[in-house]
Amino acid sequence: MRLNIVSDVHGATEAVSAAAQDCDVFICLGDLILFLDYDEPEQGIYADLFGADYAKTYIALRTANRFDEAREFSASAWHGIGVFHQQDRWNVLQEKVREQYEVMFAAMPRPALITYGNVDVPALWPEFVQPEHRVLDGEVIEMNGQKWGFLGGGLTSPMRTPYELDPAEYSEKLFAMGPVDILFTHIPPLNPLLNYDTVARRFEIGSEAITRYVKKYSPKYHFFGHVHQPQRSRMRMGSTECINVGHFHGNKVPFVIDV
Ligand SMILES: [Mn+2]
Repeated sequence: MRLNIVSDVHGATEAVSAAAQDCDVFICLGDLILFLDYDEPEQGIYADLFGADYAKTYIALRTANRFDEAREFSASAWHGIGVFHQQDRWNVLQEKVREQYEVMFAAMPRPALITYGNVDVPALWPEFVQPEHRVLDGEVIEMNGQKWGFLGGGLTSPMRTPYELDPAEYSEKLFAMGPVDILFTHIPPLNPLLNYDTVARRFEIGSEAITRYVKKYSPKYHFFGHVHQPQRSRMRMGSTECINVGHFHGNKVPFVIDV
C-alpha cells in the first residue's frame, strides 16, 4: 500500500493539490496555515496585516529567541492598524485564517486522512473540511489490516502557536490510543537530532511521551513533521523507524512509502 504523506503545508495550496499522485492513501500531518514565511517574508498573515517590513523584523526577533520583544513589537503593530483589544485581534486573525482555510481545503486531495498541526485552528475546520477529508486526532483506525493511530497538535511553547497542548494532556491522549502498527503525529519524539532545526538554529519541540510510547509499543513506523530543516530526518528507535516526512511548504513533494 503506497502512502503519500505531507506535513507543514503552510499555504502551499497549488503543490498540495498535486501531492496525492499515484498513492493509495494520502495523509496530511497538519500546519496548513501560513502565518509567517521565513523564506518569503512578504507572504503570510503577518505580512498581510502589517506589511513585509514588519514581518521581517518580527521574524528576526523570533529567530533570535527574543520572544518577549517580538510580542511587544507585535502589540505596537496591532496598535498601528487600530486594533487594541486581544479579542479584536483574535477576530481579525480568525478571518485571515478562514481565508486561507477556504483555499487550502478546496485544494487538499480527496480522499485524505488529516490531523492538526500546532499552526492550525481546529475550531474552524468544520467550516471547511470536505466530505472525503477524514480528520483524526487521538484516534485509531484499521487500514490494510493494520492499526493506524493519529495524534495532532503541538506542545505548550514560548512561540504560543494556536494549537498547543499541555504535555500531560498530550501524553494521556497518546497512550489512550493503545498499541498501533503505525503512529502519525505532527510533532517528533524528544530527540536532539530529530528536534534541532539547522536553519532556525534552535531545538523545536519534541515529545517525551512519544519517545516513551515508541519504546513501549514499538510501532513499525512513526511519521511526523514539525521540524522544517532537521539535523536528521529519520532514525531507528528500537525496531521503530521514526521519519520526518519533510517540510512540504519548502519541498513541495510528498514523502512516499510502501507499507
Ligand atoms: Mn510547521
